[in-house]
Amino acid sequence: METHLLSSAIAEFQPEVPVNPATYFDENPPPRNLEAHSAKVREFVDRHLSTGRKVALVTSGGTTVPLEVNTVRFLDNFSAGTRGATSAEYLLEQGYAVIFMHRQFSLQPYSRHYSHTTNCFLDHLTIEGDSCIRVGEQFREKMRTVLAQYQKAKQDGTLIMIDFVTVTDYLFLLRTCAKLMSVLHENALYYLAAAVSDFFIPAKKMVEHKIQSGGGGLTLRMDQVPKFLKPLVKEWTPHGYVVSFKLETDTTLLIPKARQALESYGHQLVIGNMLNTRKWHVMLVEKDTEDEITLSKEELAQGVEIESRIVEDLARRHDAHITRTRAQNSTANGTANGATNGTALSR
Ligand code: 9Z3
Repeated sequence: METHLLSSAIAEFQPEVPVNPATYFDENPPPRNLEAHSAKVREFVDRHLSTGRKVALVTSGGTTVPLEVNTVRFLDNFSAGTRGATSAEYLLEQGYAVIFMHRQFSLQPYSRHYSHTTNCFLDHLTIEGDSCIRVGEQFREKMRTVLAQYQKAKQDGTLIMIDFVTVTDYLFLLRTCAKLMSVLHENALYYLAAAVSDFFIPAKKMVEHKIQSGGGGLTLRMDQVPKFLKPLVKEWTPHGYVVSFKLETDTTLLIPKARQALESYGHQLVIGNMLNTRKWHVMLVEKDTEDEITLSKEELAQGVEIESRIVEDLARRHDAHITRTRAQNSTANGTANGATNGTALSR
């Protein structure tokens, strides 16, 4: 996401120095919980490799950029994780198993209906006697539906959640998940909706202690975060279906930037959205095509969520990718079933 957090009066750009994603991981510390998250994801992937389900990695929410090692201050962005949390629910509905990789304390599938919102669930409840809490009649149907879907995902073992805070946590986790998911080959979907910072302060350039005030204004020099989509597509998980999001505020940049990303990284789809219209309008950009999804005023008033349309469309594109990949593999290998990893993948 190309956020120019500083006003143009003080934002100053250095000539673009390519940052090597490989050295990034040597020069910046991994998150403390990486091993635990990795074990959780490995178990989930292995289980769904044997069930043959399609597996989606959904990234969601913003990443922070700490200014100090002992972090008192950090830069952040606006994303609450609505797109990711909502999409995860529709992906589960479409039969996917979902790894929900989200910014700590951002919105999560199902609980999102009652958190971070003016729609506080406590206002839906009344106390009756000593042992009973009742949901108000007007809220019951919706709460029952959401609860039933949540419990189904838990019972079926189709949803796990892992969290990140900083942009470095995010990149380590993304690499770990992508490598673990690579055994799923074309059955893996990457839905990269997190709002990832473009700039950061590398560990070796970061001050240890809280930056002190009293010496006038503060000037920050930030490095560019490496373009991680390229290694993701080329090295970490070469057969998956990769969808990235592109956020802009200047309409004229949306399609050119989406096309540029497809050309640079070689992935399958960019979903372009504008900050102010993202809840009802998105563009789906592929190498040779451009489609749009727009919700009408009536649909919005009825509570239709644009993610339901995005995911429906995406599941079709992903299925076409699976069919295409298997056909290519079976031609290349001269095999009858076209499975790429020796495991019969069914849906
Ligand atoms: C998006 O564009 C997401 O749709 C939003 C969702 C962040 C707008 P909310 O959380 O917002 O529902 O309020 N994500 C941007 C993804 C991003 O940063 N992409 C990078 C880029 O464009 C590379 S993958 O360079």
